[in-house]
Amino acid sequence: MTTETGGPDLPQERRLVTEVPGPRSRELQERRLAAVASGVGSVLPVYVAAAGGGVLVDVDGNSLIDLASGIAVTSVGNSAPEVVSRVTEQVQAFTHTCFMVAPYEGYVEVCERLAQLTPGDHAKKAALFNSGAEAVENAVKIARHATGRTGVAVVDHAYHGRTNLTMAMTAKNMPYKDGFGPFAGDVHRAPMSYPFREPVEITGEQAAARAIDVLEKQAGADNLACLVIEPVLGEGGFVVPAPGFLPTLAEWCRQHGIVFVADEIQSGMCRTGAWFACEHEGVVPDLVTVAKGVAGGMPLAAVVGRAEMMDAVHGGGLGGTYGGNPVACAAALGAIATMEELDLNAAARRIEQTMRDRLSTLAEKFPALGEIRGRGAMLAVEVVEPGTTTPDAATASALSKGCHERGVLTLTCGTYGNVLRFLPPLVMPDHLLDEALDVIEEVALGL
Ligand code: PLZ
Repeated sequence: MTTETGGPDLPQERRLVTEVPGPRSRELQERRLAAVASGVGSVLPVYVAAAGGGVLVDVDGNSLIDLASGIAVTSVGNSAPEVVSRVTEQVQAFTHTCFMVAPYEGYVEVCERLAQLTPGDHAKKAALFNSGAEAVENAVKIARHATGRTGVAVVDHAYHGRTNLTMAMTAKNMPYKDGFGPFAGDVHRAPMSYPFREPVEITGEQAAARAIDVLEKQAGADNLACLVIEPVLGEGGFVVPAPGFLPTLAEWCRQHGIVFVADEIQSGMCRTGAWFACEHEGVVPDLVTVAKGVAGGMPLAAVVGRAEMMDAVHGGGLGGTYGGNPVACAAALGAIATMEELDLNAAARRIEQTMRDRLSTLAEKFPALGEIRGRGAMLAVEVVEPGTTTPDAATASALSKGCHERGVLTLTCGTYGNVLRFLPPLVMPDHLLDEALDVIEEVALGL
């Protein structure tokens, strides 16, 4: 099979030459059904040949507008030039030694850069891993050593991964947890601030007091090693907590010696128009988990945080064969350089402006859009029965399916499966973003 060249030089256009999925994709789907375990799903079985900028090109020659970024990963665009060149150079030099066996500069440099970029000017250190779930697991390990306690606090609607501990920390049963238990213990769940779904409007401080009350009564503050929270919920529905919720929780953690861990795996690395979503509320976490967007599509994850906490673990207590693989580190350095050079925080804010304006206008004509929310280029619409907060997952998936058929790759999320979310690459050209919004509007008004 030949490989097409991707990257930003691919024609930046929506182009449909077959139905979606086309005949070659359908052939590959047949092979897949015979070879790939059916527990592994795909949102749209269109097989990719190349990608870059704001498009994915499939094996039938269709060019789709990408509003997914591989779930908030290719923020710098697929095969971004700085990522490709640094990865190529690294692959030619060496592919792997294992940092625990024989170290190399790239790992150290990624840790240095993440210490600079994460909120707060205190002394920081980092450790590198492969996946988001692994970073969350390690943040908990570090918090347990730093505090000598074992309890883990999380919130309703949280998503933290698919490993045993992170399944326990994830809220939603289907599809993530069903039948996979028993789960790790000592995980305590508190109510989240979810402004659209509060029976009566409450402030962020009141929502935090409600969460704190549950944790104090049911777990006991002195038993908690950490509180792990996504500053903007990802899989849970792009929920932005009411202002004051996160700062109040962070302050309560500080008072009680609980490590405040911001899970910025989906919201971090320019996605929300800031390096980290916590910054929007001036919150300085003790530890931050980073993955996805950090390495432009190569598997890399990190825990970054207060040096004294990171150093609480005995020598040899953290690691893994591939964690901080040199190729993934080279990709991260290329991705971070691209974020800085192209000012992708500003790009995320511009995307937000365009999308909010268009989606608000659409909501006037299509009242099933109950709320438009999110931050930066992490935006979503919650789909409900008009005039109520009753979730309408069927309409959300009809919207998504309509977009797919017309060559726009969208995703859904949310506890009730009724949230249509948008995660465009931050290098999405304006004309493609406008065209994607035209398609969303056409689909919505045609339902
Ligand atoms: N924490 C906040 O968003 C991954 C999951 C997709 P991994 N989210 C996408 C799926 O259905 O598996 C995520 C996240 C937050 C942790 C994770 C886990 O990151 O790299 O998928 O392990």
